[in-house]
Amino acid sequence: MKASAIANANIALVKYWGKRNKELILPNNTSISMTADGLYAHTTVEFDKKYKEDIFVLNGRELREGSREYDEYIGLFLKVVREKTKEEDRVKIVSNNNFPTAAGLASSAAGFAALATAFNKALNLDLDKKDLSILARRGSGSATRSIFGGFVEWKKGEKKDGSDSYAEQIASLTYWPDFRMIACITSKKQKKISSRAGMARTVATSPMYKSWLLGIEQDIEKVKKGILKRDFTLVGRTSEENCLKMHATMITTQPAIIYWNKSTIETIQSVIDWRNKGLECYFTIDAGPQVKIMCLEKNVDSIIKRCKKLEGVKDVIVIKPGEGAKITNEHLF
Ligand code: 2P0
Repeated sequence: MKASAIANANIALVKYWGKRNKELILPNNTSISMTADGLYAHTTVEFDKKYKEDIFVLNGRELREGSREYDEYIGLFLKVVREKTKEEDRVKIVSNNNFPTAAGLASSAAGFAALATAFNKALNLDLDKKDLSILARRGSGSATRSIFGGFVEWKKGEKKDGSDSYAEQIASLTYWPDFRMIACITSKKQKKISSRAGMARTVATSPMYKSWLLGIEQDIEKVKKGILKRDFTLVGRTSEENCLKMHATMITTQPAIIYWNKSTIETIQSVIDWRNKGLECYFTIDAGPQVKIMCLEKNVDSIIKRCKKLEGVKDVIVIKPGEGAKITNEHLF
C-alpha cells in the first residue's frame, strides 16, 4: 500500500485558462505543453490502518484539514480517489518539489501527476496512461499533461462526464531534442491569486474571454503542426501570441489580474529586442511572474549570458523536453 512516483512539471505552449465544469475540472479549451525535464515533484503515499487521519506534508510543511490549501486541493482529490476506489484506510502523503511552489512554475501539475501515479500503484488501480491523465486532471487541470513526456495535448473533450478530456502525446522527448525553455525567475514569492481562482474570475468577468476561445483551435493546429515539423519559428511565434492573448483576458478581468512584475516586463522587452537583432527566441508566461524563453539549443549560452545581465532576474533554469510521470522505488518515508 506504499508507492512513490516522480513527475515533471510542464510548460504550456497553448494555455489552459478557464473551466466549463469546476468539480470535474473540465477545461473550456484544448491546450498543448512541453513536459519540463528536471522540474519535478517526488511523492510517496502510504495507505494504512495505523494512520488515524490523512497526513499531507508538502516540502517539509504539514498541511492540515481545515486549511484552505488542504481543503481546496488535496482534500478534494482524496474525496475523488475514495469515491472511485472505496478505499477506507487513511493515507500519509509526503511530497517535495525541487522548484519554487506556486510561483508560476506549474507545481500543481507536477504534484498531482506524481500523486495520481503513486495512488495508481499503491491502490492497484491498474489505470493506463489515458485514464491516469483523467485521474490527475481531478487534482489539477495542468497535471493531466504531466503524465506524458515530450510534447503533449490535453483534449478539452465534449462529454459531460469528462471521459473524453484527457492527454495524449504529440511527440516524444527525443523527437525534438534541441528545443529549450530558459526559465527566468523574477520572484520566488507565492503568488497572490491562484490559477484556480484567477481563471474562474476571468471566465466570469473578462470581456475578452470569448475571443480567447475563438482563437484557440487555430493556435492548437499551428503549434501541433510546428512540433511535428520541428518548425521553431511557427511554434515560438504562435506560443508567444497565445500567451499574450491569455494575459489580455487576465488583465481585463474585474478586478484585474496582473501576474507580471517590472522584471517580467524588462525580460519580455529584451526577448523582443534580441529577436529583432537576429537571435531567434520567444517568450511565454504562465500565472506568475516568471518568463520562459523558448529557443534552440545552439542559442542557449548566448541567451543565458544576456538573461544574467538583467537586473531583476534572480535565477536562470534551462529546461529540456522531459519524461512523463513514473514510479520510483525511492520512498520519502
Ligand atoms: C497552463 N495554467 O496551461 C495554464 C497557463 C496557468 C496559466 O494550467 O484549477 O493550476 O488546478 O485546474 O492546473 C494553471 O492551472 O488550475 C494552468 P486547476 P491549474 O499551464
